[in-house]
Amino acid sequence: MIKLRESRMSEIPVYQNYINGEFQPHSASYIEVTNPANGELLSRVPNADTSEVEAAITAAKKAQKAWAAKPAIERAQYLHKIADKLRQNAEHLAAVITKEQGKVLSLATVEVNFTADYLDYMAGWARRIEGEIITSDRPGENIFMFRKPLGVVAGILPWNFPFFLIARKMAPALITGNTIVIKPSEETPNNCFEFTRLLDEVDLPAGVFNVVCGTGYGVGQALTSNSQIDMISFTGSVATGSAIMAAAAPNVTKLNLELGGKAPAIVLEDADLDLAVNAIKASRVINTGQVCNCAERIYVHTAVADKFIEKLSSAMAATRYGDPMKQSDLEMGPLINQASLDKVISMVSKAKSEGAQVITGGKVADIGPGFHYEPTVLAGCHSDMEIMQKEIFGPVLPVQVVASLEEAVELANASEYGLTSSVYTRDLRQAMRAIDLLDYGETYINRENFEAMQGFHAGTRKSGIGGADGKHGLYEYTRTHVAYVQN
Ligand code: TXE
Repeated sequence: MIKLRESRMSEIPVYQNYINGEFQPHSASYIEVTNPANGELLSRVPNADTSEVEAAITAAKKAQKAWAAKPAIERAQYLHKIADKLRQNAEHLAAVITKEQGKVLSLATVEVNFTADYLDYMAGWARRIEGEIITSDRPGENIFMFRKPLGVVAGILPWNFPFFLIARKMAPALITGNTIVIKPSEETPNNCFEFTRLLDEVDLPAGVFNVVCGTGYGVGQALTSNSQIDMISFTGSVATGSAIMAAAAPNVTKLNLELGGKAPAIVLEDADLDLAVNAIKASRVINTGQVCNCAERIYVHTAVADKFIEKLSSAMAATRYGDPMKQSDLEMGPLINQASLDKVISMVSKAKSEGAQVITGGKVADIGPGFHYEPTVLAGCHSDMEIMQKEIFGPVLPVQVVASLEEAVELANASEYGLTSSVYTRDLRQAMRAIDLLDYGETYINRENFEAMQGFHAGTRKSGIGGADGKHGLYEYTRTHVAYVQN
């Protein structure tokens, strides 16, 4: 078996695709992976061609029936073993994530441990996957509804929580008897190869888990348009989600899409302002604002607006940020790449030209190399500004003042996104009314992210199709089969 190899010609690791239980030699072109905090070259990863994608799909197809035939509790043992390996290697894995993604080490460590817990959690469903027996209209007949695997899943990953997303896709897929082909983001593939190296040590049957690395328009397109793929599970942008829908259309492939959000945080007149400020600030600097469910826009009641903006600005201005491999006590690292930095620069500049006032931040951070942007608060925003409508995915908080809960909810709902929302109030009736009125897949009261693994992470409108986590997320990876049995 060819193991992951380090290039002999340089110090830079060269990773290989994992197909049919082996790291495969790759002769086509490579993609260079760099550290967003300082531009350092970290690795070379395969830019796979169509034949490698097809080989991975063929291996996954071949392995699927035997994998599904194993009792679920046996499949669960593999997930538990991988979880143990992740915990044993948490420090190394967290450093790999931080170097290529830019998040602070403490968050990368949380991500690794949460990923291990997620594998254990999904493995725990092994004895709980249930079908139904339905009452028949006919005498002497039983109607059975079975839950069966779909077949081969394509898991296409983003770069913001690249390690956790491996598990979020592969754990429910594998425990329900599917096999999987993973495409990591070309921005952050190293952690996926390190995950795979550990997975390789647990002797999972060949073909059950495969990794093919490359670009979206190359490997992504080849995977999503392939008729042998039975489900596409994707997390990323709306534009790519739409492209995947088009690629999947000729084969009518099942889709599970998580396409981000524009989470409104509503701060009412009776809110605990310190609690609201701390939660919103933390949600916006964690992962440098590159989180699908972090507060992306704020609606604050006029009665507390000035005080809230002052507290929020002080908190944001005090954020400790920089190169997370150089300083251990940071709250925030760089953005993922130049394109993301350019997007933030452009959105803030446009907001300013439309009348927003910069209370703190508002420019690229002057701290040397890397894609660093200052933690920013923008006041005087209004709903028709781009910054109140489009996903920023950076450490910027635009604030709009409102007169009531009803006005805030109306503005919050007038969005093409519908993933998560939050409300700050001490009044339970106001909280329940907000939950009633908000057209969102998730609402947090007096807190921000993260979501629970036993919940159901799903959005409305352009935030996606289907969802992840918990029982409902698990069953996304199954199909039903109804049998009518006449005695
Ligand atoms: O995402 P893409 P990008 C949002 C966020 C961010 C923006 C752009 O607003 O600023 O998207 O990020 C693969 N067929 N989110 O451009 O392109 C690609 O290779 C198949 C929200 O990095 O969606 C990568 O593996 N696959 C978000 C993955 O899609 C394709 C997380 C994500 O890349 C493909 C990330 C194609 N045609 C970004 N094109 C969230 N929901 O949390 C690209 N890919």
